[in-house]
Amino acid sequence: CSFATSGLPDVRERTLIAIKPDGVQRRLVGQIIQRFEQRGFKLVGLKMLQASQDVLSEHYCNLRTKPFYGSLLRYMTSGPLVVMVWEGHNVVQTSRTMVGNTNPAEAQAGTVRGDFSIHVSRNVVHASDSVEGAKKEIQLWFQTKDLLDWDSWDQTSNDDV
Ligand code: IDP
Repeated sequence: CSFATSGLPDVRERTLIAIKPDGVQRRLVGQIIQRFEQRGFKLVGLKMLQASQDVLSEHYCNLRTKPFYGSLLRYMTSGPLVVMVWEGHNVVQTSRTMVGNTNPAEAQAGTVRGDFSIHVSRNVVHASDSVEGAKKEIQLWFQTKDLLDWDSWDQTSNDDV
């Protein structure tokens, strides 16, 4: 893996969540965003895009030797993704819990994968698996200027709004 985190500002904990092409096709975008909003996390970046092979090969660099790597890249380039950065206390670990096991057959009901998918090769959503990994992924998918550091109104007085 060649991508690095040098020069990144030290911000509050953030994670990268991506709705994969099957999630977009199945019109699950709104429901998935709603889960992160209602849990209490703050959306600081969002875009819809067609992923390039180059970015995906960096994103999944730890899986290059896996037998499913080729089909994984075909899946991830089969349609647009919705890529997001969410911020909040313990967001990396909590998001992994909300997303559920990689294999939907083992994902608990109530998780995104446990509620919306049945096969590991069409598991709807990506979530960073560590704080360090999240920093790398956010830098890979977003430019710093496209992440918005906005204040919640519930943390300011009415006079400030
Ligand atoms: P994660 O997405 O839960 O972090 P990883 O092991 O990093 O899981 O795998 C990345 C993605 O590769 C999975 O989300 C899934 O789309 C795909 N994948 C993982 N294992 C398999 C497999 O055995 N067959 C097909 N696709 C797989």
